[in-house]
Amino acid sequence: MRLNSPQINLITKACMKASRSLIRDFGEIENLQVSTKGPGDFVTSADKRTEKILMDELQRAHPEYGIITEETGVINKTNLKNRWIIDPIDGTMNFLNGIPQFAISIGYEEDGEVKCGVIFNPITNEMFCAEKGNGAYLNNSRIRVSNKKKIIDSLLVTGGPKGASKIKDKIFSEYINISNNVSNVRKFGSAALDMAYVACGRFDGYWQRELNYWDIAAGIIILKEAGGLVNFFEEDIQPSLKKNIIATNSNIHEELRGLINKKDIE
Ligand code: 2AM
Ligand code: CA
Repeated sequence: MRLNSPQINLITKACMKASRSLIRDFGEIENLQVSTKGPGDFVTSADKRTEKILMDELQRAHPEYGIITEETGVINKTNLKNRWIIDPIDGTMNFLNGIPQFAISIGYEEDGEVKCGVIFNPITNEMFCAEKGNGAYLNNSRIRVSNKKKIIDSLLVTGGPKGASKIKDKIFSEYINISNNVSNVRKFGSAALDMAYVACGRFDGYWQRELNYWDIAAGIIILKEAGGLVNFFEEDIQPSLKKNIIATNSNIHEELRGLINKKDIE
């Protein structure tokens, strides 16, 4: 692999370390599934355990860097120059149900721009990573987005709406509108892996509302470096870490934007 920034090396090392206990925890899920208590609490602690290993590794190298994580929140608030954006388990519902479609997702941001990122599914052993200007990789192979030209021939992926969403009807009607204009749509349950799969050409595009920044920070740079296009819409109605995203192979981007029931787009 030709990625060699100190940050990408740190992230991949932290991911490999955290994945050992995450794989063990995932192995436990099957037993808990049939227990009366269920795996709920266990998953929360697996999330926290994974996050702690990741944070310890990254903080040891750079105690001064800011961190945004799903479980702990924001650390070193004043450092806006260098930040790690961490989702210890993206695809928690899959993890909870023993479905091996989840990933550790870590992005590194400099001056507000994601510079490198890693999305690692420890069960399938697929590591997607990218660094600005140096391309995107799946394990040791360079990846590129698909070459699909028309949205009507495209396979898209999406997620949501989440249980507490107040705009479920809007999301469902958008889903109907888009499905009627594409070859097919999948819903896999991990935003990070959805984006990584667009980056390596398995899907042609992805859209989703009401995401958190940590779900997609690493995906942004991986997809861009694989030749894809990412943008956000209706930013104005969202708190700053909330995101509505469109991410595609670039060819179908305008067509997908046109199908989104948007008020306003960047
Ligand atoms: P999570 O698994 O880390 O919660 C599922 O559609 C995707 O959306 C997952 O990547 C999931 O991340 C993300 N997501 C973000 N906020 C969510 C929420 N409140 N409920 C469910 N999924 C959410
Ligand atoms: Ca997530």
